[in-house]
Amino acid sequence: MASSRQYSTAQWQALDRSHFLHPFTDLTRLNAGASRIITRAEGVYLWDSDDNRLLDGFAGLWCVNMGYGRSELAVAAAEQMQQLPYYNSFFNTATPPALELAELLAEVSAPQFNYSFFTGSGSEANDTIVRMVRRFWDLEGQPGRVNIIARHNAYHGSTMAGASLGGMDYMHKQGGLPIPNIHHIMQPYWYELGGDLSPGEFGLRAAAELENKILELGPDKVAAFIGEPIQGAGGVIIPPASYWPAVQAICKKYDVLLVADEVICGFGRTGRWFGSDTFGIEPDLMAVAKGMSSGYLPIGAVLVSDRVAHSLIKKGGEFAHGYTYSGHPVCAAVAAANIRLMHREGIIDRVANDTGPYFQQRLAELGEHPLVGEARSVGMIGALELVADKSRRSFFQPRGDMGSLCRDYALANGLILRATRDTMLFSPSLVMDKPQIDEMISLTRLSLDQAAATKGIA
Ligand code: PXG
Repeated sequence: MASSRQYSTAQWQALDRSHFLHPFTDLTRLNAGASRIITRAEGVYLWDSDDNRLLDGFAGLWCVNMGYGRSELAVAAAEQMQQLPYYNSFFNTATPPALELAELLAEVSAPQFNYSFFTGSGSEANDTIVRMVRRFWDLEGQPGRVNIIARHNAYHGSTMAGASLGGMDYMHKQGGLPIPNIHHIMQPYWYELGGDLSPGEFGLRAAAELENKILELGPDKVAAFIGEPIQGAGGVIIPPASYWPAVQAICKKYDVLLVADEVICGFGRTGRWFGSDTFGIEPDLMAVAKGMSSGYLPIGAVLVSDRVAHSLIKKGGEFAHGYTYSGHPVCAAVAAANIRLMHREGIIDRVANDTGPYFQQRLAELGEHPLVGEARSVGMIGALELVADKSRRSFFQPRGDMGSLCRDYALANGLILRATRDTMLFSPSLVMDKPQIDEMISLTRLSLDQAAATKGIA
């Protein structure tokens, strides 16, 4: 049963101000204002407590890949809750849903992946990866390999290790991060950082920073490199085509483990099962979460290649790591049902060959708008760079106000988008159909027009 309280919006908001601390929110400003209360959802639409309908251009938080209201997932949860709501996978024990999910993940991922380590979230998956890669090198007789290289403006979660791997300075400032032995290199963000280089040249330049950092630290001191195939929270930064092959070659050359953070890119977002498939990356480890269960229940995993898993299994004894909810049977049952649903509806093929290309084409049309400096997209993920005079890097000062303005107009127009700085981000449910894509694009255009008019830009 859902909440049965018949509260007014004002009553919910009062409860919020009194008792609820929001993640990643300006708490001072929210406490002086009011939160939005979302009460129900269906397909790609949400409704708030005043019964306003909102088109969700963001799939919740990059996660509701199969859309809201999927009874298959609700039934899977209810049945599993009744049969076995919880048991752990410590003490030589397992449950059928976790085993089935591990098998499904091995089937949909690249051939080197046959093992999963389950977590409750993407952050926990990345924390697991930090410990696992160090453990691996210890077992391989190279205990000096403790350093992990990540990128500026990456997002890898909010736990101590996740936030440390991430390259968000404003997060590092709160809480004395990063933890030791984590290093950050340049991100492959051509639009802002590419200067006069072509995208191809810049991709190689950004990859070369990895080699420089490995040489600076000493190759026998580097455990792993981690990157999102496409940086999500950082602004849907799609690397030039030259980037990942070069990174892959550098990791191979120095035997540095390659970790793909697939928390956003996984499960169809880029038109393949994983972003690594789209970009030709052959990782040793992948972090997954979000779309694995379409966000219906919290679950994440580390997909572990045979090379790493066999070392843990054959040489390792106990890996002293795990969570109460590792392989939670209800979460696993829902994730397994979600993957089966993705198969049944042919959603990957649809994103690759039908709705994805349509979304990309429609988003590209917004590239003509006076506010838009660049429109970029892959599969069902995209971004618009808002700039002052359409020339590259003519960023607004201060950065961020235009993005917030446009996002607020979108919301008032009934469309949920996310802004990072002045970059508008799109990550709709993969089930969004063409008329709904049209609706998203026209509401975006209207919001861009309103934002431009407010700032006197024609
Ligand atoms: N890796 C990536 C690539 C992510 O996007 C995480 C790890 C962490 O997952 P959990 O499940 O621990 O949140 C994420 C999460 C935003 C935003 O503002 C993005 C995320 C989380 C919160 C906000 O875009 N991504």
